[in-house]
Amino acid sequence: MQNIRIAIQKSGRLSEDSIDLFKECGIKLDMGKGRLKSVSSNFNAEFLFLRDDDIPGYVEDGVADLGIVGENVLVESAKKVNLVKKLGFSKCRLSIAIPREESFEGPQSLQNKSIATSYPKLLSKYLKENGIKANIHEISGSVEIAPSIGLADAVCDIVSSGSTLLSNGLKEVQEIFKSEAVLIGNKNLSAENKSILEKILFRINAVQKAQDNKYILLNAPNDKLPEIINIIAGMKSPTVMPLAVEGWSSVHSVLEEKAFWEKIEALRNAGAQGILVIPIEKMIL
Ligand code: PRT
Ligand code: ZN
Repeated sequence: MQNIRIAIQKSGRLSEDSIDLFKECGIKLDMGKGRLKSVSSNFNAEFLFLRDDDIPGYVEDGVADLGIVGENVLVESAKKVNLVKKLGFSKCRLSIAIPREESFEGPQSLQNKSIATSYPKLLSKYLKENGIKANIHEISGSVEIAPSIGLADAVCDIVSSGSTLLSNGLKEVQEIFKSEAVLIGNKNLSAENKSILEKILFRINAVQKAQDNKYILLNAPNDKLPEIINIIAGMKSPTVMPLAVEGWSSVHSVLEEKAFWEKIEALRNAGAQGILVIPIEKMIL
């Protein structure tokens, strides 16, 4: 059986999380120093380690079958590939920022200004949608210094914590694109590669589900069980087992991370005691 070829970033902000994702999916890959390629020892996959900017093009051409990149790089590249799955890591935003002392009254404040960016396509789409004419200065790095050296009036750059903008005397005034790491795929995968991709997606879904959920155990007086079961419905329905003490039960269930604290409060108010919350390694529905 052939191997599916997966392109991941060689070194940078996406590398570690990309490798971890495959590891959590039980797919071994050996990323030795300076390696450009690695064949998995336990799955039909080989990995190509590349610069992130090259990944959409390689996937479009079929040199790689799959790849992981930031959605910002994918959209800017305008390559024809399938966005297979959002992966939930490397979250950031593409934003417009201006010198701190200047005011911003909406997109019209950018009329006839010059804006430095590494994302000319995404920026011009935003300007066009807002009917703004501005000069786009395309530069490949250190965008944040452009206003201070007189190269541009504003910048359009990737922001995550905001500290780069802050330390360069800039303020974020308009988010134009939200990004996270995405799995992309060639548009003409062979039947064999499609079935390998299905296996990978099944595993990624199990990993993501597990990360979004927690296993919960608690003790409850039997007369409170209907109320408590109502709060934590679980995957099908909670497991209820009698405790050695008369009139009490142990309840086991699965709880979604995002509703976590509210549910814990509701459970306590309903009379639950000895609540234990445990991470789930994999979750298959
Ligand atoms: O060498 P290669 O070309 O492969 O890597 P690269 O240097 O082009 O990319 P890399 O590794 O920096 O980023 C890869 C991807 O991570 C990006 O395409 C984004 O999708 C995502 N990502 C997430 C970020 C950030 N967070 C981020 N903070 N990419 C860049 N930054 C930079 C930003 O450009 C700015 O200089 O970090 C600075 C801002 O960070 P804060 O925290 O100060 O706001
Ligand atoms: Zn890059």
